[in-house]
Amino acid sequence: ALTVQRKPGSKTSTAMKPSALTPEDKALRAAFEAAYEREISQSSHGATPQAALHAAAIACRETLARRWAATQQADAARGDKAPVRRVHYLSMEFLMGRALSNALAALKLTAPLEAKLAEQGLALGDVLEREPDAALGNGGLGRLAACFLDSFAELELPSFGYGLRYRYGTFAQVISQGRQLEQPDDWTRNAPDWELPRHDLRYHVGFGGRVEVDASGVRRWQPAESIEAEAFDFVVPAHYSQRVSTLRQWQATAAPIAFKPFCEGDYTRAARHQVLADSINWVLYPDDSTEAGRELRLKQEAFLVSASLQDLVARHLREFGSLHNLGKTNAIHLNDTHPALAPAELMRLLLDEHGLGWDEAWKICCQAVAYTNHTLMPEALETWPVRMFEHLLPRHLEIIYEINHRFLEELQQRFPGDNALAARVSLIDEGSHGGERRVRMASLALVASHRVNGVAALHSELMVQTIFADYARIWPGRFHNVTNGVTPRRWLQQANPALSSLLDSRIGDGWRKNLAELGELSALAGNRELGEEFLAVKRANKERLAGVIRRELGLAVNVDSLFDIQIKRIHEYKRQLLNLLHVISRYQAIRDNPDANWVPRTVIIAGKAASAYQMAKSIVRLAHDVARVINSDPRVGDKLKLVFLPNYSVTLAESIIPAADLSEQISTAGTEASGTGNMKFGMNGAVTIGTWDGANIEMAEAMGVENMFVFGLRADAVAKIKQLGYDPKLYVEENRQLKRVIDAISAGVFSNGDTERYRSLVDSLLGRDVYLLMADFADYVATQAKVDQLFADRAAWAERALRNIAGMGPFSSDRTIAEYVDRVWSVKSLT
Ligand code: B1N
Repeated sequence: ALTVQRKPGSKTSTAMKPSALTPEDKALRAAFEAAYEREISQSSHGATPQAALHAAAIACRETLARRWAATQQADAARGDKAPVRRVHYLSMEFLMGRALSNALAALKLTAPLEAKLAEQGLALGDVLEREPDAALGNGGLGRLAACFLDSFAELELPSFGYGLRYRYGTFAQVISQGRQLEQPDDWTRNAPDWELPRHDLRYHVGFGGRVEVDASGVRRWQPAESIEAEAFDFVVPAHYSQRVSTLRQWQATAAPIAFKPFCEGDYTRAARHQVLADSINWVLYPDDSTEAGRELRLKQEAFLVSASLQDLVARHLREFGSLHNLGKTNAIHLNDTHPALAPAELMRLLLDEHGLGWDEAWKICCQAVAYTNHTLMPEALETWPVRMFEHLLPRHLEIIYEINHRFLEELQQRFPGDNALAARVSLIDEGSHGGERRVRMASLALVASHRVNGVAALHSELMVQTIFADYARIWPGRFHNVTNGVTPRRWLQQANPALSSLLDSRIGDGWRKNLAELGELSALAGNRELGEEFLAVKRANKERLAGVIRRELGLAVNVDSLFDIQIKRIHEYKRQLLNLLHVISRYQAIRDNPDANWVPRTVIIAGKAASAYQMAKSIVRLAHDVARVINSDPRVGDKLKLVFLPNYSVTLAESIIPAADLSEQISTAGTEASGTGNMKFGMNGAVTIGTWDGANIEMAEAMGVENMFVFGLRADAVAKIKQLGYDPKLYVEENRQLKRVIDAISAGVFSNGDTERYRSLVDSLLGRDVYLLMADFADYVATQAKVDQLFADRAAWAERALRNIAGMGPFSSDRTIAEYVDRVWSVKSLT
């Protein structure tokens, strides 16, 4: 059995004292050092940072592989009476970032490696910096999946994360003359050998072809093409036990089927097969909160789902020899609708490959499957043309039709004659408005799931009131909320070691595993000395970020200015444009009155725009145009600077967030499902300026709403104003400050007199202003003035920041995962 190695929680930390190492720790350390020596001695270039990175990764990997085997053994021994099912978390995105420093900390190998490197004249930081970011995800949804893997390990949850091993992760953002260019991210190029290839795990995934019926009436899919899925495991260690969790990523390789045309000399056909396999691995679709809608994307989804479920079924048969208890011992979790083919594929496997009858198969399927919705944005709701299914997944389409038939029949019993309801909830959109027939992936996920959840309280409420209102009427008990969280190990312990030590010194180190202990800080928030120490830590973090800004952009920023930060995907609903309008307005006010007593500010923005999202790209360009004008205006000096940091990533976030004074969470109320950056900033002692949206609401409630700068229309008011007929021009006419800002953009003040560049951007603000920037502008600017006032009082600011940290206890992904276990993945949730 696995024993807990070390629990934090004692007020006198043992974590930092090498003398407190257990015999196992010492053995692990010796093995690590030996493996490291062996690897480095193999390097042809000697002990370079790159060679050291590889050697350290491989030396860690040996321990991780051992822990992986022990974890699997323990999980397999649980039998079928365990109260919690093994979780299979299916996601098209995992935004892992770097892995080495986390692994070193978890295995307590940071100090030994540092010592070894010192012997070779190398600095740990230089080595860690060589590791490329594994960016196989776009934004919050993918990073959430990565935080969950960390908590799966820490909570000792039997589990697998399943994803795709994309050749290229999310694009690298390069800024050229203020414009975003996308470049391929070849993340494996200099990556150390982290992964454990599982050459013995291979499954065939079919595409195309037709369904044949044999003499006994059994339907069998004869795919035209078969692609082989090969597994690569990425092992994630717990920090406070010897458990690990697994991310299993599938790579497509051309199956030997193409060998035949090759032997017959038909190289084009043989190559075509190779091209299809490569294309599946090729690239992560770069869209966040929108639908990609391309055939290749559907292939990727089918590939992920089929390989993962075949793996699950094979493991289950190995452990139990029978399928009847599959749903009681396994949970299949859908991270949004991207893997929503899962119920259709599981049915196919159970019916066609294993001979179960429909009723038993469907029961198993509904027990196993659960679904998390991550957005209410209508443009993100996935649907696929029926004709694409006919062509690529004919057997799945038959199964979907049968699921739909039975569903609609049952509906007819419960709501006789309500044909409008049936048309709205059907798995098939009949295309009655002139469009083609399409499969609705959310409907498929919803019928098959025993649990459906949103990701923050407001989001879960709106979900059942708006997009899923009909379904909530049909299955009222199915819908739940599980508010998101983030891992405090990466986002506080690792990203902010100085703040972590300060916290340890006042409340002990138990927060690393039980974040709720941060609450103990609220009694100390008014302590002067603590406040000063906090400000000193913050200042040092800001100095480090200022160094990054200097190196990246050649720009000097004042570390005593207020660091006001918005980092996230660029999207209209997230309102980076509202942030820019405030910056412009402040600039104009400073120009009017340069000698007033301004609180200096450095506004920092980072984020990528989806490559085809023109409005988002225009916002990136405007940020650069405004920055150029403001940053070079001698009358402004360091009273105001605007910084756009290119190529936002997990790694960049780790250096930005600890340096933030102010966190911008300013989405239109009702649009940001949860947000998770808001939580990372909060636990690093940034104060939030935010709307009453997503998880901001629960954060405000946890810390006391008086400790957050809340502004803007609330979700109900947003709905109302839209319903009554919203006219943004009225707000502009009424507010001279706002009018002046809009006029300056239109007149080309930031675009060298080019009045065309931002015409469509301004037109959209004055025309529909879908996200109500004009309506929220005045309150936003007024609230920013209150932020200035508080910042000017250093002691008051420190106290406020500490109260923010104190309130962040509930926002650990450990709490989130405990709730998923309780509400979704436990056996008891099935009854
Ligand atoms: O998921 C995060 C939330 O914290 C964010 O509020 C939410 O915007 C984000 C299609 C998405 N929702 N939907 C997506 C991503 C990729 C894609 O192709 C949709 N991402 C979110 C975690 O719950």
